[in-house]
Amino acid sequence: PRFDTLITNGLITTAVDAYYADIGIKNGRITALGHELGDAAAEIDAEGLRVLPGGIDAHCHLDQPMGDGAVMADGFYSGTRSAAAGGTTTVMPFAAQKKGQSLRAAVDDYHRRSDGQACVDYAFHMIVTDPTETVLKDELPALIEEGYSSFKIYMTYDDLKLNDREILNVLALARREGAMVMVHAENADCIAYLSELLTECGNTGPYYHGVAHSSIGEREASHRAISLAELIDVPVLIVHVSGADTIEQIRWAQSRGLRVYGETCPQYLMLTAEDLDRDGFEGAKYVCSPPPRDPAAQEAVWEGLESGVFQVFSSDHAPFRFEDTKGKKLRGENAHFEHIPNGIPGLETRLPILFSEGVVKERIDITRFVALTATNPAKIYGLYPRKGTIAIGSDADLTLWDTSAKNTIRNADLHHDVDYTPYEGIELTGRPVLTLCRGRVVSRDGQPESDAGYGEFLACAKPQPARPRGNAKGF
Ligand code: DUC
Ligand code: ZN
Ligand code: ZN
Ligand code: ZN
Repeated sequence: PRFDTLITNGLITTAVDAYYADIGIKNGRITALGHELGDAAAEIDAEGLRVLPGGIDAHCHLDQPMGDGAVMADGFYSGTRSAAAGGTTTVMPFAAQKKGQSLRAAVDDYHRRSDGQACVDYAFHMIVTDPTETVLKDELPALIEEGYSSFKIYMTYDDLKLNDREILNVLALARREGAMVMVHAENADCIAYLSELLTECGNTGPYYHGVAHSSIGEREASHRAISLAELIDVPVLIVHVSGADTIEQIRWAQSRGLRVYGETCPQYLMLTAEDLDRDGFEGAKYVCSPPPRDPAAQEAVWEGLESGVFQVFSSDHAPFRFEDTKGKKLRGENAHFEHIPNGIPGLETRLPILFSEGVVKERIDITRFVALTATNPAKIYGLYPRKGTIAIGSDADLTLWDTSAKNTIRNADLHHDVDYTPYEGIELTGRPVLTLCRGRVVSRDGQPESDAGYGEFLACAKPQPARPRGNAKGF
């Protein structure tokens, strides 16, 4: 037969278009789009369904060694199974350098953790915590060339943060080598100062995590990151933006023609500081950084998604179990908020939440949904056009959506190894009913069908959006 698989009668929807056509798949790639394409070994009838590019979750944490010894609940197997069940076909977690460690060693170690484990495709970002001369001169240029073309830097956390001079050094490196820099923008001293003050006052419950991680500190750090990037003349992407203060900074930068990109996540649409204040120690389930804020912040984030301030919508899946790792059993219900690992799960719920709350409720257009969850991340991180769109020559990464199916989020139905979801009981409309990665079904009706090791490692090209504007600066 001409095709391995033919998907017929679906409404193909990309970041720019929607049209009815059949999709011919051969050897994992899309080889034809049209009608009466020919015979196929297998046929999938997508009548009444939307056919979208498979989701790309460009910010998640799997099996990442933590400085404080906390252990992540998900590795590459459970994490990517969960991703597949939620309509995601590519994940991008982080190979994190420890201070004193070579970056190459961190990347090699992360390959050992992922080899043979993944159920969908994956690429790595790096986390640069120790930009020594060797890292800047030798390791980073070589790694960027080899397909690790993006890295994250932190402005807070003692074991991760860079000072402004170090940030300038890595931004200059990124400019020279064509890498995309992601920034965790929070002011470390503001957090430390507020934490100390709160501790003195005896305010140490989960709610005060949100007070310590103020939106002012997030805004200041975002502005500083943008300014440092402007000084070097290099693009930068501010990750996990929580609300209006930081959005204002990004919009300001964009309106001045700077290549500043923004990412946000489901928690900033669905949760607020009140969740951190839930009875007992329940609030610990919602501790993430930056923290969820208030309904006005949620509105601002929706507006930013709609108006184009944000290019990327990721889960920031950071899987810690409530009973042990988040501290309930381990440290008791009186654990200081500083000792609760920062992060919440969300790989499997990311797409259904944005689809239901955004597309079905008509806050964002479906083409914007595709751009935010697949096409833009593919472009920004150097995977386009292999990933992120439906086109001849692209990988057959496809998610078939029933746009009217109802579903209630239950942790019991999810496939991660976290013992809770922050979205328990939320009712959604619209559901991924079939997901294909390189032409193979990886999930059906919310159940994973792929095996460990099916997922391939993806080398990322130097992204076009990481290019400097090319202003002659004389250095
Ligand atoms: N930053 C992340 O990107 N994820 C989890 C926690 C954090 O601080
Ligand atoms: Zn972060
Ligand atoms: Zn993260
Ligand atoms: Zn904190």
